[in-house]
Amino acid sequence: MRTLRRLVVACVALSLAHCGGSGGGGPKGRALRFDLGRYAFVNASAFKAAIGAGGFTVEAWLKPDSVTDTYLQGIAVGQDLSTGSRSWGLFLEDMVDGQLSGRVYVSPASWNTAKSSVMAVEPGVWTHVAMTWDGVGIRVFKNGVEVASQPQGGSVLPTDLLHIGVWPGEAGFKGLIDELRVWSVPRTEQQIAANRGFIVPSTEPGLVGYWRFEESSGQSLLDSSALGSTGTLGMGPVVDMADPERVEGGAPVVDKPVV
Ligand SMILES: [Ca+2]
Repeated sequence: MRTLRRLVVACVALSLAHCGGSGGGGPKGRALRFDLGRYAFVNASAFKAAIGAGGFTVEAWLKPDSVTDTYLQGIAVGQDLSTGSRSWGLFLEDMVDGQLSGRVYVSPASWNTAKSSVMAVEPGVWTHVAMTWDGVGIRVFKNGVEVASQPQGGSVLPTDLLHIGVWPGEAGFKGLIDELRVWSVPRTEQQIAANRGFIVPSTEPGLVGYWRFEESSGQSLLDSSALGSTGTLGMGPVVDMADPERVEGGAPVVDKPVV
């Protein structure tokens, strides 16, 4: 008994993450480390139709290395392959330090950006970021609080590919990304705030893509949503120099309590 108690105390001292604890403690799980020229992608065919007409939500946790770069840092960006255009994107902007933005591209050739007016994202800090589009406007959220909005009607361009950590042609994101989720519905500010710290079940209504980056090796990114859109590191299914690094110490999320 005393030995067990000592072990428990030791586990607490070392942090629960190293003792397999499932609750509390510091950062757990894994994340992907991106750098210039390192990225990932997902074939979006399984959820392409789901993020069109009814609006959508994209959210993730970030821990950027730097927010003062002079190029767009793509966090998650959809692409329409028929035109080559972006269809939407969540970015750190290039003109204002730490400025978070959400862009939506509609047919015919038109787009708008909702940009935060202040330094929304700081280097070295885990921050939850989200964008929604509901058919009439774009909203951007930091840690569950709206920091930007912009009217944008029309019909969003289709999404064939989801790029993670880059918009091809730009330099890309530097730092950690974790818990990337795509929803087929515009989530409310309350829903985003209430769920940002939770690992949500695959059965959550409207969840069409969920990459937790928990794999310890390999080139695949498992999708925890019901649609199963497996992502790929780097340029393709073999190890290459564009692969992001798998690192310990993921976003501060815990299992969603059963109510
Ligand atoms: Ca993770």
